[in-house]
Amino acid sequence: MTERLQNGVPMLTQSQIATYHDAGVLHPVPVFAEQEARELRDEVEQLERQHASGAGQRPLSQYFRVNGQIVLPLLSRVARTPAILDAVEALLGPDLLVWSVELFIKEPGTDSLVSWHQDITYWGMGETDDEVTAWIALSDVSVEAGCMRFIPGSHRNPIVAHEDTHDSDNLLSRGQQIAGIDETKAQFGPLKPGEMSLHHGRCFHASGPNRSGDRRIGMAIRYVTPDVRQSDLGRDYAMLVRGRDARQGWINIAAPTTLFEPGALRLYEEVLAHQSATLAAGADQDVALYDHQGAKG
Ligand SMILES: O=C(O)CCC(=O)C(=O)O
Repeated sequence: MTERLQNGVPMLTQSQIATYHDAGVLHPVPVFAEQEARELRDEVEQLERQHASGAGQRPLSQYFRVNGQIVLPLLSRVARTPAILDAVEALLGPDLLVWSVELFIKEPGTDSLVSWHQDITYWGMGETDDEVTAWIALSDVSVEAGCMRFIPGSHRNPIVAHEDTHDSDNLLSRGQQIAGIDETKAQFGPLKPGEMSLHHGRCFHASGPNRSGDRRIGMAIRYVTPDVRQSDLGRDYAMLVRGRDARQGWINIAAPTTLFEPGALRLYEEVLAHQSATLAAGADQDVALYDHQGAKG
């Protein structure tokens, strides 16, 4: 893979690239200065203040948690940040699309958590190696604040069995979890504001409650390549952010230019309707994909 340069420095070194392929996870990678991260957080919190009653019949948290890039220019803009794309290109190659952008917010003093899981379990992408999540910290995501933890090397597994817990504190769509994880093998991935981690779609990961005094805010960007086949859905929707999709395997959607454009809100509903069957497949009860707990992961 190419090494893209930021101010003459490779965005990822060969050693970082090797770590990602070996461990299935890499952190921390600085992408935004602390002040830039602060400004991004301010934009998120301004949206929360200005759209407290939601948009298009849905709460704002819906758009924050699933496919936010379709209706929120902030999320699609961050997903096109050159420094992030350069790092992802070093892992996946020059042609990149964004499948989903999601905010994972844990308020201080709540019990919100994320159970052990592999991201691509219910995404209908098979067991691809061509999906990576860039998770960007917009607050101090310390161990105390409930940063992610990972099992290094676990991406070498196929997709393993997940059981649905439907735990209301779990930020995942169905509270799905992998049983029997050996926590002693877990590696914490604390991040300062503006740093990111990169994790493979089959890497086992989880996170605990936020016991810090501040909100814990992260933006997860799911990147795929044109080679990812949507076996369950036929063609799925994604936003081309670098290079080209010569195979045209994805329905390429445009980035929004203004907030909650009517056409973008209609597209949002179309994409959700299309994806929901795959995301809920095999669940033993209704999956709350569309309420405040509706993360795809
Ligand atoms: O933010 C978290 O704690 C979990 C995020 C996650 O599971 C993911 O981005 O895949």
